[in-house]
Amino acid sequence: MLIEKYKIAEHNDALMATHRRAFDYIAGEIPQTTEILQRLAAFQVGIPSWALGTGGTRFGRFPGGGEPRSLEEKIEDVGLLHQLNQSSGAISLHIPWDVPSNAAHIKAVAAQHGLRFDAMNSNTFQDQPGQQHSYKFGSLQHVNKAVRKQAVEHNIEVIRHGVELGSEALTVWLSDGSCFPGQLNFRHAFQNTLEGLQEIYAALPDNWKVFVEYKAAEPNFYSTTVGDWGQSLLYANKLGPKAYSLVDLGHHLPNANIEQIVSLLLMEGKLGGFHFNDSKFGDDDLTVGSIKPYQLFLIFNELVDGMDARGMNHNTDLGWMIDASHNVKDPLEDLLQSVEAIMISYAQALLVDRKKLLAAQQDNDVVTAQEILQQAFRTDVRPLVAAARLQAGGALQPLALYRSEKVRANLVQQRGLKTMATGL
Ligand code: AOS
Ligand code: ZN
Ligand code: ZN
Ligand code: ZN
Repeated sequence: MLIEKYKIAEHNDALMATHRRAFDYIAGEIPQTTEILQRLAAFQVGIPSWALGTGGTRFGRFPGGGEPRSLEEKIEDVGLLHQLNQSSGAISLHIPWDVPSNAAHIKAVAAQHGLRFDAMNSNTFQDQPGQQHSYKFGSLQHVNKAVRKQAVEHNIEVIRHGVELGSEALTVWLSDGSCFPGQLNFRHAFQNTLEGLQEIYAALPDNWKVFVEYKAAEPNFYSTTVGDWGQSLLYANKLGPKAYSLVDLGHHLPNANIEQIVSLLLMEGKLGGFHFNDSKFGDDDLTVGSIKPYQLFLIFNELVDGMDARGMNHNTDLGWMIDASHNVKDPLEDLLQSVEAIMISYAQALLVDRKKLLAAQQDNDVVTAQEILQQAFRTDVRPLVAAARLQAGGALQPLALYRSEKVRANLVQQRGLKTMATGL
């Protein structure tokens, strides 16, 4: 369900004069506009297949209709987002929710939309129909070797699917842990998990990475076997050069300084990827930038600083993915908002005067340091983000065009009202 090109052109033409005025103003204020536009245009965010349908909670789910019924339709939805914002050029799949029946065909559908396959996600947090062993008491940590073996084999299967599609990374998120003191021997759980990860690591193709995602709590509420960045880094270091930590913004204990974690993981060369979202309480998976936009900016500030220090490519050297899911918004509108929030924070981070910031730090000039950061954060960079989108062939206001084109209503007509995207 793509929007016809002339509609995008009409939309842009109608907004052009206003956009020009706003753009010229900001371009006059900052010296490095051309470079920023290039960087913004190159920056692509991976969309998770499971965010294309209404998420819901354990209390219920209120489907909105028109949700993708197949992997092809999920790819089409991401293709539509990418058409609108030109910044959603990748999709992150989840196995078994997205098992491709015909990989060559799926690859071709993605290519038609200009999409690549970002990290593949395995699932050992649910039991699937017909599965021999249950993950009720964990997967890679499990006391029974047969359960661990089943989980390892599943991950290797996920790598195989990813290879067929041209993905180059595996994200392992484990729900392993315990709900009550005494339930688990922490050392045994760690060692079992490490052994399993080592077997999975051994199955990675040369050009692949594995991302070890950590999470403080949920569904286990006493201990989590990959519970924080220390544990994730421990696994990644023990596994080897192809293993990295993955930071999901919602996976920290309250008030954790995520930007500092990001800085140190980058410094160690062990930051592999991101799951962007926002939260008030825990793993809320809310729209990126909806609750703590300053935190998001501070994270991007560390990302730009740390990646530049290591000579990394901003777009290709980390896996930038969204991980969101909720009950009350049209998922596609939500994703447009999330990608926009990411682009805004990235653009603001590119504005930071790093020489001046370093000088202020060396002088212990705390006030100036804060001024420099907040000067960037308080700059309205939306015209820059829109200009980059425009240059790439996208829409000046993706959300407005999505609404005026009545995309959701058309999807409902096409796919029906009672649709159920596979997944959580
Ligand atoms: C779970 O809390 C993690 O954030 C996972 O990354 C993700 O939500 C899951 O793999 C989706 O199935
Ligand atoms: Zn996640
Ligand atoms: Zn999560
Ligand atoms: Zn989350």
